[in-house]
Amino acid sequence: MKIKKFILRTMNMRMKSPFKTSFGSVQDKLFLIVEAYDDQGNCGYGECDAFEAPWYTEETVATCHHMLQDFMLPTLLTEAIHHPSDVRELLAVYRRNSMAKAAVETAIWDLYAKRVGKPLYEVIGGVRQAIDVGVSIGLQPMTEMLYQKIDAALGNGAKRVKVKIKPGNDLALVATIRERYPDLPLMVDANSAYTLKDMEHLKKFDPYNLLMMEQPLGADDILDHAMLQKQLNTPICLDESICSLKDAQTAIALNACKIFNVKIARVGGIEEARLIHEEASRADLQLWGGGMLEAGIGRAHSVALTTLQNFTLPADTSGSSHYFDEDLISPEVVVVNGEIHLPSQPGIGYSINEEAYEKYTIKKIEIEV
Ligand code: OSB
Ligand code: MG
Repeated sequence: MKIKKFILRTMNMRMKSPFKTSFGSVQDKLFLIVEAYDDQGNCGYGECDAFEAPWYTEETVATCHHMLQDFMLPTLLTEAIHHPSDVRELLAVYRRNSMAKAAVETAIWDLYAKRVGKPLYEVIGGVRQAIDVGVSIGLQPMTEMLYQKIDAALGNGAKRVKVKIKPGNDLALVATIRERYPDLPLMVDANSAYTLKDMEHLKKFDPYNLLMMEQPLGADDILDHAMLQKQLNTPICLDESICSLKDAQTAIALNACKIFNVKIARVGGIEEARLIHEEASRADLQLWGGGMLEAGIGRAHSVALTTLQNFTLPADTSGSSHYFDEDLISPEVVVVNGEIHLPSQPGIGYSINEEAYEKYTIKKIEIEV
């Protein structure tokens, strides 16, 4: 397969309401889309999940644009790509920059699946036609608003609820939720807001029967997470700490956690995510599909990944309408009774909603051989 041309779009979509975490708040979602064209007129789509500021990982929309335009896309135009799983090796000459890599790698997976006329989830080895999903609820200014969001999620069949926590807005919050929803499958995500100095405080979450505590400590603190997990009954789930197969191997060897949140963007593509899935399966770690407030294209890739065998816990991928008034894809991703059904069309399985796609495009460049 030879890539003839890439189009790199910059998009801007306003979210229904700001999403607030321990590291900051997002409402105007700026992101990139990669379109990969072959010589038969097929087009594959990939979404770049970096945020405008480097608070989740070190990448930003601008660094990804630079990496894609000046390095990655030109490299992939000069190489023959036999299979999408080759892209990981071809881009390994460029250090890190996982979100930029994932944006183009996922576009090439979609293109390949369309060429062979199969749904992407089948091409990557998925084993189920529907995935279980929950929701992730950002920090709320008032508890009443949190209850409203939890009630709405449960009304839609959400299989579990994740709430963001940060120092000063954590234990009391969990206690309040537990009192009102004693049996709710509940988890918390700290986005690296604590350190080992908070060990005694973090132990106090144990009585609340949480499914897991996601990324309590620093992104680079796999060792610290191992020390914390020894002291906690609550399973730790790593998100920010796992950026590659190597990180996954380190975390497994150190018993740093019991669960991984897997995001294609954070680990640099579908192939790296599959390798992490294999490694985790051998070690009996449970997995689930994370989210990055994506629009439809990113969401579709993430839903496809979640069909792999060991993605046994509910994913963060909520439906398109959870964050946006309209989506770039048609039909939109919908959640029915807490499940997303995989589309059966080739590739990501969703079409582009051309009107919305053009409306939200704020910049477009073409890169050809
Ligand atoms: O930590 O999982 C996270 C959103 C942005 C950045 C990081 C995270 C999140 C979420 C929401 O928790 C996931 C989603 O619903 O897309
Ligand atoms: Mg997280």
